Amino acid sequence: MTTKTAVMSFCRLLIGLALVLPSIVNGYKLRYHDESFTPDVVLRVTESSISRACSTRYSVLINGTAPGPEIRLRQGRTYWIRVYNDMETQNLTMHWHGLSMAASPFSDGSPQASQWPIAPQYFFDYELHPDVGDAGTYFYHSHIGFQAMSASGPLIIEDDDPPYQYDEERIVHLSDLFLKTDEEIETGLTTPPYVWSGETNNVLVNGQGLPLNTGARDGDNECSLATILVEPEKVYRLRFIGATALSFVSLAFQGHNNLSIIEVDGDYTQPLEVDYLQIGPGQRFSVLMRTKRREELEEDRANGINQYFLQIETRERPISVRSYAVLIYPGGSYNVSTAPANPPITLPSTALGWLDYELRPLTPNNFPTLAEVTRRVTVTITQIVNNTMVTFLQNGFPWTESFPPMPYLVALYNEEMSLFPSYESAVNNGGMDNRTRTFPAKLGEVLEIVIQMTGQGNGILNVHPFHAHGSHFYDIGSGNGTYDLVQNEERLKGTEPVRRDTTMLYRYTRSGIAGATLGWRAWRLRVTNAGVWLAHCHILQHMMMGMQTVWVFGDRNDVLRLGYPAVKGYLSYGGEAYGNSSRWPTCVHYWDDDDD
Ligand SMILES: *[C@@H]1O[C@H](CO)[C@@H](O)[C@H](O)[C@H]1NC(C)=O
Ligand SMILES: *[C@@H]1O[C@H](CO)[C@@H](O)[C@H](O)[C@H]1NC(C)=O
Ligand SMILES: *[C@@H]1O[C@H](CO)[C@@H](O)[C@H](O)[C@H]1NC(C)=O
Ligand SMILES: *[C@@H]1O[C@H](CO)[C@@H](O)[C@H](O)[C@H]1NC(C)=O
Ligand SMILES: *[C@@H]1O[C@H](CO)[C@@H](O)[C@H](O)[C@H]1NC(C)=O
Ligand SMILES: *[C@@H]1O[C@H](CO)[C@@H](O)[C@H](O)[C@H]1NC(C)=O
Ligand SMILES: *[C@@H]1O[C@H](CO)[C@@H](O)[C@H](O)[C@H]1NC(C)=O
Ligand SMILES: *[C@@H]1O[C@H](CO)[C@@H](O)[C@H](O)[C@H]1NC(C)=O
Ligand SMILES: [Cu+2]
Repeated sequence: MTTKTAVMSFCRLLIGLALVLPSIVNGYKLRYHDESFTPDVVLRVTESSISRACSTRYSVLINGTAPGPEIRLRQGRTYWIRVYNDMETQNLTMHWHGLSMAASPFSDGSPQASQWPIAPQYFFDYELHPDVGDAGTYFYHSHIGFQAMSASGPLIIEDDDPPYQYDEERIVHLSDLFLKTDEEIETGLTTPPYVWSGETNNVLVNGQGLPLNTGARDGDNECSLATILVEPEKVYRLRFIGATALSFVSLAFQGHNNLSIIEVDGDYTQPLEVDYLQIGPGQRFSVLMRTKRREELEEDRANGINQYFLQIETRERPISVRSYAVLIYPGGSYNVSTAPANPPITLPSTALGWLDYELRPLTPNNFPTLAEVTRRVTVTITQIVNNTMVTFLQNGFPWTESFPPMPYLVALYNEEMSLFPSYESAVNNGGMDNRTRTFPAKLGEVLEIVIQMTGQGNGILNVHPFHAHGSHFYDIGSGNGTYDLVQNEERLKGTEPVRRDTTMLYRYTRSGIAGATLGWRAWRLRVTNAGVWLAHCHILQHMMMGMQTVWVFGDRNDVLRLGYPAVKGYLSYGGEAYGNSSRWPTCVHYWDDDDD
């Protein structure tokens, strides 16, 4: 052993000993989840063939269906959600999209960052604590490979006393339908030679749809348009969930074009009137819609209008896919077996920067001013195309499910911190510590994060819905070219940025030379939630192609606050925090320390 490694081992030993301390000081409880423990929610994940829009596809299903069952939780309480991986060979995790402030350290469901995946035939107990103020629209989905194309479901945090009045609510969950299997798509994107997934075959509403460009079908549930049943003269809260794998859509209702946005990504907004929505993968919107008066309905029926289409069109892809659902009122006849011969609505082409600088929070949200910003980090996106692969890089590096040999948080514990990012080297290197490929920040910092698009290797640009785990950011807009601090500060005057968790990096030009700066999206973030968090494009294909980053918030004691030995069961694949048919799991109770 050289002197240097001896010194390092000694340091590791000291750090290792220091780590024992927090577990004693903080006293996180370990509990054995045997038959006396009852989870609040149970999800069982399987794989089988399912028919959607008249096509059969082998898919990952939650409780036997896609989308999975709706989960409704309340604010200010702790929940345990048990997720069974009943699949034969595939790994699984479950992510609580938009709720990551509410996830305990190993419960965020990101396989390459916060936890080992749940091995086949094992289960994992996720601990969530939606805080007061989190009421809103979310979804849960697998975070492995392409599974989330089918493995997702609505997650609603209920409000005892919503600030808006409405009679009822309806969920509109949007998903893609690719006909290739997950495995074909994953293999094509991640092993040479690179093969693109192809384009989506359909955009489904609540798992339903008709095949595109074909005639009428038999109208069973698996091959018919989704129905949204409403009554006249009522106000509905429509919760739109962008659970698509790839598709960025525009949508609107026939005959119901007075929509009032009241919530985006889990935060209430001041009402904003729109007549259509643009929704990217990962985004959610609640809108209030007043239904027709009885006289209007009768008039429409006299004119042969018995149903009103929800028309959906994909944007910014080589082909635009158009699909529908129907809004229906009781008493009228309707037909869910036929799409209209001619689209009833002309949806606008992509509005670049849609609602940027316009949405306002319902209540003051502590938006950080420029003076409060402590550091600006630019994440520069490039795309590398070579003979065999297409890869996305952030500041020169990709991050994929297979990049870290261990989930990063697990590695920090297992490797006794030798993998902890160097804050100094990150600060000197534009924000990223390139030894660990992570972006560290100290608690209390206010970051300005700029996602900067550059010309791509094959010349072709895409849109990218960027999603952050761990915290909601304040969205400070987007634009063409290069981010310009002075210009944007000018634009922000008189606006009140909202907090979001997924916003679009638009495409301002279809192609551009490599290296040219061709559009940006910017966020401000108060660094408060210690931990290891992903920020990534929410297009599942792009994630597999490397478009993910990992952020480490807090110092060693903050990030590893659970301490040894409490975390032991989380540190190996199939470890004691994971249960199976012959073993109950042992879990850290991070929030709830009652004994029920
Ligand atoms: C999922 O299915 C299991 C039984 O297989 C059931 O116990 C559970 O309640 C279901 N979950 C939801 C959220 O409906
Ligand atoms: C499941 O995850 C483990 C741990 O990361 C890995 O070794 C294994 O190859 C994965 N299995 C599959 C089928 O991807
Ligand atoms: C649509 O909304 C606007 C603004 O809220 C309102 O003035 C108008 O009367 C509404 N129209 C209908 C048909 O409800
Ligand atoms: C729906 O419309 C199609 C085409 O017009 C027709 O063939 C089918 O019988 C209709 N179904 C119902 C239930 O009315
Ligand atoms: C092509 O890119 C992939 C992914 O970045 C890389 O692993 C591979 O080595 C590259 N091949 C060549 C020939 O450069
Ligand atoms: C990593 O960052 C250092 C500066 O901290 C720089 O000197 C070095 O070239 C970088 N390495 C790569 C591969 O980008
Ligand atoms: C964005 O900037 C590029 C380069 O200047 C230009 O070619 C393109 O037309 C711009 N796009 C829009 C939508 O303004
Ligand atoms: C349950 O997990 C334990 C520990 O990994 C393992 O030894 C046992 O074989 C597993 N049981 C089943 C039925 O898979
Ligand atoms: Cu993307």
